[in-house]
Amino acid sequence: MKLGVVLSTHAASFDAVAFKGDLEVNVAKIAGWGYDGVELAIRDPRLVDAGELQRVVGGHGMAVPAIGTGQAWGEEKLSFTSDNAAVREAAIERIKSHIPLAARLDAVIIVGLIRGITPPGQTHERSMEYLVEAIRECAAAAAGTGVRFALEPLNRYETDLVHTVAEGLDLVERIGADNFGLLLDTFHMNIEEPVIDDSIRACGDRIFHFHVADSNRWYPGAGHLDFRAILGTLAATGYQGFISGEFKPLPDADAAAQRSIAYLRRL
Ligand code: LER
Ligand code: MN
Repeated sequence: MKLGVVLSTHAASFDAVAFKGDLEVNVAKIAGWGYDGVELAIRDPRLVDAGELQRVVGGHGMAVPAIGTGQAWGEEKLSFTSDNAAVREAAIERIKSHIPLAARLDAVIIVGLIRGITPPGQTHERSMEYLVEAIRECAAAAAGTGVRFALEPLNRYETDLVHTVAEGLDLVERIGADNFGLLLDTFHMNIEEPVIDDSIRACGDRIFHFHVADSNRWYPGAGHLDFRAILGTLAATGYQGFISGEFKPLPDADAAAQRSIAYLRRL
């Protein structure tokens, strides 16, 4: 299985991104520890020099399996489900603007917190309608490019919209696009799924990307999740993509990334 780790191209407040700052230094270190790729957290693709990015990442023989987009919510409050039409439109345009970079890097575009949180006074049903409209528009914009989108079920403390794999699969059905699937994250699954292995099996070939952190959001091996079972179940679905480490930089980023890959390779 191919292993990656999340890296932010710019300073970010999200605390489960272990690496932030100097791209060249970080990519060199991560490649040196044996990783096959880096998942990039990019708030706005206009801030990124795609050629330079490819030079650095490719120069170390690394792939970019996925682009995380949640910083546009975290730093700018862009949201697919805002009650303000201009904000929804800006969020859709931002996600569409990732398509050329994702096509160039052959990366999945992640739909995480950009889906937002239902604002006071708006119904959950209305938010879901906005979410469906936004995803349909993005999926249609990427048709023919080979770019795929992965919605990540997130735990209840982060959003009210799509906590479980079952809810995610309902959305996949509602959207009805081949290039729309799910990103499963073991940290969120540990909070929300009745049986993690059953949920992985149910998602099957709609697993477009996979995040690992242990139960405490430390690196795999530092908590109580059964990664031997989880990875076995994932492999049995036929998943060929990356397993991307998204965990806290504890005890520090370098130690977490090294311990994670050592543990996962052992399994
Ligand atoms: C992002 O991949 C994630 O897992 C979320 O917890 C971000 O808020
Ligand atoms: Mn995640």
